[in-house]
Amino acid sequence: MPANLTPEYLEAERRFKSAENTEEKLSALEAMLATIPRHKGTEKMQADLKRRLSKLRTEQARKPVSRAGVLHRIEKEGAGQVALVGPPNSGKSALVRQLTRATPEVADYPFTTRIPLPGMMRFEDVQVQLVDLPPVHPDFPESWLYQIIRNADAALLVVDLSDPDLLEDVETTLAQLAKAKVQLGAGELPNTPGWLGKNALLVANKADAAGALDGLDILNDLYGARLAAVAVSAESGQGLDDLRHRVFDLLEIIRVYTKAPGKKLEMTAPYILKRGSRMLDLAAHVHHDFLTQLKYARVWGHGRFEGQMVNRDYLLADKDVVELHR
Ligand SMILES: Nc1nc2c(ncn2[C@@H]2O[C@H](COP(=O)(O)OP(=O)(O)OP(=O)(O)O)[C@@H](O)[C@H]2O)c(=O)[nH]1
Ligand SMILES: [Mg+2]
Repeated sequence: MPANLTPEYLEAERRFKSAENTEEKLSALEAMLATIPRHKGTEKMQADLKRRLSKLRTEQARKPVSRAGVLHRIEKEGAGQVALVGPPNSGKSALVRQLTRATPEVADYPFTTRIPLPGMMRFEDVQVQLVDLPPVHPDFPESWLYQIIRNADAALLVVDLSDPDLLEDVETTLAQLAKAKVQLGAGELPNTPGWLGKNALLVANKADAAGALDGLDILNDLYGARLAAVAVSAESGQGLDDLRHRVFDLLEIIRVYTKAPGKKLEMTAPYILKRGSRMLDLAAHVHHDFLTQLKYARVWGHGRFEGQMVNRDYLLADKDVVELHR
């Protein structure tokens, strides 16, 4: 394939082809545009995608407000978008309050959150977008909720360790997601079209509550093979630093710093790339001219590289420092 399309792009394209309404088409097109490799070979495709997007947006703006009411959508920002998914009252909003500067309403009754609210969570030198969502529950059947979850880069399944109905709640949530053909965590997908697997963590919240750790053991026994669990408390702050780290890992991204030849490294904002990216992928991000002109690069990092010369196939690692030479 000359354009080197990524699996993410192809998945978005599949979604576009099976989209049943404008909202789904828009979301798929946006994902296609966000994931299309940016280089000369795809310039025409990029332009074409932009044209289709703006046409659809105009069409949608002209439409009267749909019967189903308002549709919500959250533009991606930062190094990745992570959706907070879970039964009512599990502490999704409390976690977003603790981890970001956003201030969603937190209350001791279910269905407090009615619309999505994003906030930026810092982990070291990257910002990850968390999206607080209404609960995943049969009583909140809005299709946009599932569109947001499908479109996110990863999900946190937030559950309440202090809730006597913990296991039932997890099952209800997973079943409701299954209706939208979303599967969280590892594991084979059902063999019917439209299914989407999503990297996810099981966030066992309210670990401060009495007897909470019994619930954690049971969750690990039942779901451990599919979903790694992290015990946290939005109230006491327990486990939140670990959670930031695990969320970063979940996104499967790496940070690469570039420096100009002969200059000292200034730790500016890193380039964010997918895990598995090669030197040429970085070069394409930095400037499309490098795609044809890159001769070699030098790498510092991990105690293994002290300015070694590497070629365009070098597999980049998190925190590599790179000098590009043409
Ligand atoms: N003890 C304890 N209570 C918590 C914790 N996190 C949240 N809560 C409480 O749990 C209740 C629900 O919290 P929310 O953050 O509103 O829950 P939610 O998942 O956003 O709920 P919905 O928006 O209805 O889906 C509130 O009374 C919180 O104060 C925690 O870590 N420990
Ligand atoms: Mg909430």
